[in-house]
Amino acid sequence: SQGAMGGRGAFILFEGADRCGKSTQCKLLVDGLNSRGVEAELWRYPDRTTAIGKMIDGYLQSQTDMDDACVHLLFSANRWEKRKLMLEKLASGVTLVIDRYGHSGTAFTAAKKQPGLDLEWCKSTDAGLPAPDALIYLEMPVEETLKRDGFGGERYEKTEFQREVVKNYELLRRDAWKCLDASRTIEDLHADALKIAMGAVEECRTGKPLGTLWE
Ligand code: NYM
Ligand code: MG
Repeated sequence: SQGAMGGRGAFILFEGADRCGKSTQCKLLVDGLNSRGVEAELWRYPDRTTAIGKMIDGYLQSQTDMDDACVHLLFSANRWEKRKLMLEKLASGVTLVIDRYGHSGTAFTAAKKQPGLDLEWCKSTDAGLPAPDALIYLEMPVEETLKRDGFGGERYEKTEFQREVVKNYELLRRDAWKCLDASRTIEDLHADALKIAMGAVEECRTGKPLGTLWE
């Protein structure tokens, strides 16, 4: 079935370092879209509910150890395993608001600075996945995220590591990214995100083709 107004749904992606407010904005955006008659769903990566996702969850909670390349491949596989459903949802007119994607995958693994795991290698495992129609990057200095409520206890939630993650996002950054200052109020950010998302929804409804990474 096609969406009520015809055409495909949009893929709206939120990216940014840990604790920049992505999850809050994703929830608000889905509600905002739904209340404007746009059928939208909230997805997140890693999707910890699948068999692969459970392995990733154990790693992030330091219950298990894993080779750095191996866990990178699992994060990537966790996106590939949901590709078919993603394509079906979008084709049926559903807009997907997604909390993290391959950009997190590359920014975080490359932050480990392991030989061989450079940006290009990290990107390569996601090449060919559906590309976002709009990427909203929540920008905030690591010092500011710390002031908010500190990091949790998961792997990677360390100040120095997050600094490297932010540097990698800067290297991945494209002109098409919508960069928002994450230190603004929740309401201000939501207003901008909603405007960006409604624009993308309209473009997709009227025929914008879905791209692939890493265009
Ligand atoms: N993360 C997330 C990665 O290292 N690679 C990936 O491909 C993805 C999608 O997992 N610190 C990291 C970023 C986060 C952690 O994400 C868990 P979240 O959004 O806190 O559940
Ligand atoms: Mg987290």
